[in-house]
Amino acid sequence: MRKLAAGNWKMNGTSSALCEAEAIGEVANGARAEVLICPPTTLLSRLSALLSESPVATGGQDCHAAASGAHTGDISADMLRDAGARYVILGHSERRTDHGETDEAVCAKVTAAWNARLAAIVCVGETGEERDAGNTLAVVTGQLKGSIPEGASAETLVVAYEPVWAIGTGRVPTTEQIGEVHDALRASLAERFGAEVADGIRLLYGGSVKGANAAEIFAVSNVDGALVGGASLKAADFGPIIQAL
Ligand code: G2H
Repeated sequence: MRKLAAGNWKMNGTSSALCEAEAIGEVANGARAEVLICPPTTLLSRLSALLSESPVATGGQDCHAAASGAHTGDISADMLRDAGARYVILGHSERRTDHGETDEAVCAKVTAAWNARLAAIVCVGETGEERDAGNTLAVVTGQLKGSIPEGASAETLVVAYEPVWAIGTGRVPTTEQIGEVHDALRASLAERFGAEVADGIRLLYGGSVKGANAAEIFAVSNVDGALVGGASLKAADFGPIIQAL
């Protein structure tokens, strides 16, 4: 399976960030891993056009569950696809927290993404309190079951494990903690979709990934790439992560 280095720019970047995308495109040339940038929607069309000759794919950070209609301020999966996206991140913990997104809502968005021929990157992850209470595996496998509709495949689904307490904090779980969760996610996918499908679905780790910790994280079994926030904004930071895959 080809590993994936996915950059989640979150609500960062205006036109001046396009030169960083170009520089990331240069790093991606010849990289073993697939490289993806999910910029803010305002940059998606321009970034997709700019990177059309490079191996870098682009994606959205969210979409509405409906195909179109009276939803002021929202973006449909079809609009993302039209702007050049091939992926969309769904159920990121910042969406679950800031916008009250439930597993059910995320599941409906995944269906919308698939209908628009986008691959969904579905995020799961426990809070610090849930980990301290010993509930990590129950929480993440529950989110996984509730957020993914029937019919997932390696082409249409990527799963990202992002412990909420590690996002943007500089705190990173131990490699044992990451491995335990990724093994449980793989087993849960196998139970539902069969081992062959589950083995092809990429499982990303996300949360304070940096050049300095990337190689150690990528050596963990069942880690097939990373979803990178802050360290994906600059080619100088994202480059070493891409090259570690
Ligand atoms: C987790 C991650 C990217 P960061 O949200 O999705 O962000 O790498 O800044 O912790």
